[in-house]
Amino acid sequence: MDYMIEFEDLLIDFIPHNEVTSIQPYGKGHINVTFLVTTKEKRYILQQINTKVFPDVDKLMENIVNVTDFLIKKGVTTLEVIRTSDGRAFTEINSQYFRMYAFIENSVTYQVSESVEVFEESGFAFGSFQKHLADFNASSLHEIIPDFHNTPKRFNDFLKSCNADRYGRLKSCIEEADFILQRRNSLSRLTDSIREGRIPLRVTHNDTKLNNILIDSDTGKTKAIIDLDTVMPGSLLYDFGDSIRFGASTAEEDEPDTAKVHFDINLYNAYKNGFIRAMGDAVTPAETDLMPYSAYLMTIECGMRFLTDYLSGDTYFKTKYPQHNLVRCRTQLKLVSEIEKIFDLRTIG
Ligand code: ADP
Ligand code: GN1
Ligand code: MG
Repeated sequence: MDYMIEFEDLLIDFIPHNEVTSIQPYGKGHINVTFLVTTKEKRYILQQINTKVFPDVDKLMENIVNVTDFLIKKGVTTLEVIRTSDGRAFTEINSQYFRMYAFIENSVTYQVSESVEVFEESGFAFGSFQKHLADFNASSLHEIIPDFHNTPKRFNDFLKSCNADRYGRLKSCIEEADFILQRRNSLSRLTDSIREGRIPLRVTHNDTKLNNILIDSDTGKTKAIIDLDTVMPGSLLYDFGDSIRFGASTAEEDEPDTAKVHFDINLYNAYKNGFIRAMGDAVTPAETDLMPYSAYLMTIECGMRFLTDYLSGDTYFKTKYPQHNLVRCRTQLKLVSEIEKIFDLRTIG
């Protein structure tokens, strides 16, 4: 496809004075369609926003602009939203919505923790992110995906997809579905703790996987936390657990050979150290107690979401082949079974 021709009008809208030399698909995100735009002057990220996931683009971009403006005022490096010629943070062409960010140069993203140092650094980065946003006015944020980490609700969606079995795929994932069903009574400790006021609501990132951080290629330190689409009020434990489920694994999220997938307690401890180093005593004892459980919960929740999408015909996460979501689900469930062996989850929370 010739992206230069396809995107000509919208590039004129965002960067009228640049001479574009190439446009390439970029990154490994599961939600938006991302391109690297190279111009003679500088590089940019162009994203087609996934409007199935984010139907209200106005509100989505309002959140991002507010959060990034707030961070910039504090001197924190963050996404730089490029404006259109009439000052908007996104543009629409043929009912497709696009935004642009300045490309954050000299940085790398990891699909797996290549060292404990990298993962500890990411813990420090996400802990710092929470701290920076501690005085952000949470009520000004739109809840862009309601119930995003409401695991009991995610379980109900999963049950519905099993019952409907619209694509006749349930027979190919009975074992995985059973694994989740057996754990149905262990899914509400975070939502209960928030409701009962035992842990606080904070402004959280909610999608803290390692490839949503840009690490400086020279220093190994964090350049920026990216993918701010899901910044919403939530629990610190959503961010903690979600990072662990991705980065404390010895293999990539879609490794087909589950024998290679292990939960690595050294990586877990490294992340926790980094996170606590950044947050200090802002983390409450109740939150600290629930950290192992949050690793369990965010991992089974993600496994459940992959399986729900597999059963529903792969309409949410981008997939490369028909079993892709099932393969992803299997890595998450393998991690869950190891997390259960390492931590005594019955006594937590
Ligand atoms: P998705 O919502 O689909 O996950 P992301 O916003 O996370 O999309 O972007 C996908 C990938 O593109 C990231 O993992 C990262 O590698 C790269 N990326 C995104 N924004 C930038 C940026 N401003 N500078 C450099 N790389 C970026
Ligand atoms: C999606 O957008 P991306 O690829 O960073 C998803 C997360 C999942 C993750 C699983 C908005 O993250 O919730 O944990 O895939 N984002 C959204 O890899 O649903
Ligand atoms: Mg992402």
